[in-house]
Amino acid sequence: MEKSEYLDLYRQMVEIRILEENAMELYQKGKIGGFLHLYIGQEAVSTGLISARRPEDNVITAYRDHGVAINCGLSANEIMAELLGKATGCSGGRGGSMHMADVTKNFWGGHAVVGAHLPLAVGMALGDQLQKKSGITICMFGDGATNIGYFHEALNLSKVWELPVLWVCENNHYGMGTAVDRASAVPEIRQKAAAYNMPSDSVDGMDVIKVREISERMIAEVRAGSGPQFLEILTYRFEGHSMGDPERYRKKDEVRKWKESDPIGIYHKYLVSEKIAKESELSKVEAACEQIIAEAVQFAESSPEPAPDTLFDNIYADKN
Ligand SMILES: Cc1ncc(C[n+]2csc(CCOP(=O)(O)OP(=O)(O)O)c2C)c(N)n1
Ligand SMILES: [Mg+2]
Repeated sequence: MEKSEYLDLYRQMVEIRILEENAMELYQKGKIGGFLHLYIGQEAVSTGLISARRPEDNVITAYRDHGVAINCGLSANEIMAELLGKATGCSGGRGGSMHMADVTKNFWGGHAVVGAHLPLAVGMALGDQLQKKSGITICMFGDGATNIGYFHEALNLSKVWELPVLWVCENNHYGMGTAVDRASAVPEIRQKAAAYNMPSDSVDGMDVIKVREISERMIAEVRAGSGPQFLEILTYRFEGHSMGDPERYRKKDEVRKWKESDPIGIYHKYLVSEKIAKESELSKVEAACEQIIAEAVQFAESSPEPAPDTLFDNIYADKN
């Protein structure tokens, strides 16, 4: 990678972190409604993964989607405005936190129903296969989603049809308040891929470079016609499942230990110790991100609400 690319990965991770720290505050002030699921602690997962995609590759994910949106090239302005339900948001202020999307960037959302987007990924990959396009589909989901019927139907069909899909499980060790080994008969989730005769691998999701390298390899293999593959990325969410989670299901000490492996801190140290960037350069990136997010908050707060006469736009039902 070029130095600028290393620095851009750092910029993306820091931008996600600062965006979400601000979102947390805005939520507490009552400016963001509905649910807010933070990605803090998991930034290296989507940053490493999506940096390995080509623009024609589809990306689809669940509701923990703010980071994925940044990685897919959405601006902090349109993400923040979406969080505040403003007309200038990427989904016109109608989707909110769980429904970030921009199909012009092949980012297909942001889905709230656990596991429901996996069959959609099968459809997207089938479309690319039938049209002989070079794009692959990258489908991200949580550990909890792998216990749902959709997961098994989608993996099975993707293998029967040898579709160009990379299934990516973000194993953050919990689905809401339930630890993986309490809900899944197979705690090493990648083993589930074997049931569908699919190659699989796993990687440390706190290390963006490791995620990037394995993603590059697997995406290239899927593009070259290997059929679907499965990647388990081991990570941890530093905050609660969503805002207002009392977190009675895990010990403070466990959270503290994981925070010692902060993916941004690990990458910062790597860049400096490998002499890829100087401390002063990284500080500049951090300051620029602070500025981008301060402007995004300003933009979102001063943006208009969706107009009442657009209430029935973008729905299937006949308004008459
Ligand atoms: C079909 C369905 N069942 C239950 C829920 C409630 N729910 C929301 S998030 C969640 C946990 C999912 O955990 P995981 O897939 O590990 O994702 P994470 O939150 O850890 O990113 C559940 C059960 C839902 N949204 N959809
Ligand atoms: Mg989980």
